[in-house]
Formats: sequence, structure tokens, C-alpha cells
Amino acid sequence: MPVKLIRFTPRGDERGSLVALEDHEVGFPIKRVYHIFHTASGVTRGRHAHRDLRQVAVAVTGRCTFLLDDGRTRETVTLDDPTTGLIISSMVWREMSDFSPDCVLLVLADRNYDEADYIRDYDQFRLEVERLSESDQ
Ligand code: T46
Repeated sequence: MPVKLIRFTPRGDERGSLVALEDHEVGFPIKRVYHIFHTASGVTRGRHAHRDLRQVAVAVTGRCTFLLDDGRTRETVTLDDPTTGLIISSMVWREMSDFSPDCVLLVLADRNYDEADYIRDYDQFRLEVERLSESDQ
């Protein structure tokens, strides 16, 4: 199933909470970090897959919904907890929607930005999924 969540350990004390994200927490060497914020009401972001990139997304404030599609199964999940990360593997189509006005979506990635790694056409994504499953057999 495409939705895989990780629970981070909150380091809480009487002052509040802190989550530290290191390579071993997310399962890959963190090479790039970006955050998505001030998302306009009603928009959908994403609508692409990555050939090689692995990422973990965390809604550090607010909430948003991810649709993930691995070419066989489609699942949605709402992120609304700064102690929960969504693992987004390579070759998974993603669409993000229903952003709350205060949503800050933090994303940790294992590679630098590379437009050539994006598959922005859904039919092309399905074709590449099929080719990969044929080459695995
Ligand atoms: C993803 C989802 C969850 C850069 O210049 N460097 C970067 O590292 C990134 C991520 C983006 N950009 C540029 C490319 C576009 O001109 O920022 C602009 C917005 O990017 P994009 O339309 O791809 O944003 P989303 O929200 O559709 O997708 C992003 C990531 O690009 C993508 O990898 O998995 O968030």
C-alpha cells in the first residue's frame, strides 16, 4: 500500500515539545529540505511522481491531505500531526489538497532538486510503472 507513516519521538518537557529529524529517523541521508506554506484555498499541488527521489513529508502546523498512487493502489491520508511523517517512495504519484490556511508542510528529500526526475504526466507514469514491473519479472 502506498501510504507509509513514521512516528517521530517527541522530546517533551515542561517548556513544550521538540522533534529532531536525522537520517536514521527518516530512513535515508537527508540532502534537501523545503517547506510549502501560504497555500491558496482550494488548490491541488503535486500531480507528479519521481523516478528516483525518496521523501518524507510532515505537516508541522495545520493539515493537508495527500493522495498517493503507486500505479496499482490509490490511498489518501491527512497529515495533521508534527510527530508523524509520510514516507513518499520513488515511483509514487502524489497530489496534495485541502491545505488549512496555517499549513506548513516540511519535506525532507534524499536528492537535490532535478526537474528530469519528475514525471508530470499520469499516462507516462503508468507506462513507466508497467515497464518496471515487466523488467522485474
Ligand atoms: C513533491 C511535493 C511533495 C525548486 O526550485 N527547488 C525545489 O527543491 C523544489 C521542491 C521546487 N522548486 C521549484 C520548482 C517550481 O518552480 O519550486 C516551484 C514549485 O515546485 P512544484 O510545482 O514542483 O511544487 P509541488 O508542491 O507541486 O511539489 C513539491 C515538490 O516539487 C515535489 O518534489 O514531491 O512538493
